[in-house]
Amino acid sequence: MRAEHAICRSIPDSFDQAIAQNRPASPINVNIARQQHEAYVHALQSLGLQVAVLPADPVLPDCCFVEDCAVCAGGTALITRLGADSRRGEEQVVAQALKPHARLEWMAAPATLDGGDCLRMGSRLFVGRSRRTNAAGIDRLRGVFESLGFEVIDIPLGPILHLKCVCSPLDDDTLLLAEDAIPPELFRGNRVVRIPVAETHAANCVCVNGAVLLAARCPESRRLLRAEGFEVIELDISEIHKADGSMTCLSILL
Ligand code: CIR
Repeated sequence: MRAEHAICRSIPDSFDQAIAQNRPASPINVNIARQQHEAYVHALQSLGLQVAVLPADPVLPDCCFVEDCAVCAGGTALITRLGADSRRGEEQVVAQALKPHARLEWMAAPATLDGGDCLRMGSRLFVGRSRRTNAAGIDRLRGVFESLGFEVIDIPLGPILHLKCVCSPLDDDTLLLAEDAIPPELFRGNRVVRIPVAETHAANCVCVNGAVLLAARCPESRRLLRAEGFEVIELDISEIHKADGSMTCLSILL
């Protein structure tokens, strides 16, 4: 996809308290996480994006994961009601930052949805039914985006945290998908590039302005993406990964 703007949010001092499905082998080093986040912002800037970096809020340890706060398509931003209680409130400053770029829609209880569960390819909007995104959240997503011409397709996820933990769009028609995560048939009508199970965390990548931001140390994924014609920018996000974060969750692209 092409984008001109990105919204990111700094890593708070409390980042070592961010939610993690599995306790990391060693505690999160917040300073290294900050350096990795800065490298991510620089990579976006190097691709011509104007990046707004919102200030962190130490009361919200997961606040750098801005992707989860909104679903943006067709000039509209649906501000989400986050699936994890401790993350509610993150969406407020993100909504303010989105105001100049999009018409805002909101989501009310009992609906919950995390933006990481939404993946758009052209006019198809896939949404994961996860522990964070419930049926009411998906109904609200449908209500907002179907009237704008998008087809909303829901996908059951089981134990996977977010849909985009295992796949991400490369263009309006092509998807990068980790083997053995979810059945590729769910994306019938789209082209699927598969990467090996051992590199599953590389399936979450940011493809923008002809380049791909890819997790470091994933040689087969790098080879496949280069063969697809992309410039590949490898980023070490090991400390962010300890809090179950990856490439797409650190930005909203517009
Ligand atoms: C969480 O559990 O909500 C955060 N620690 C990680 C969120 C990552 N978001 C994403 O992949 N879209």
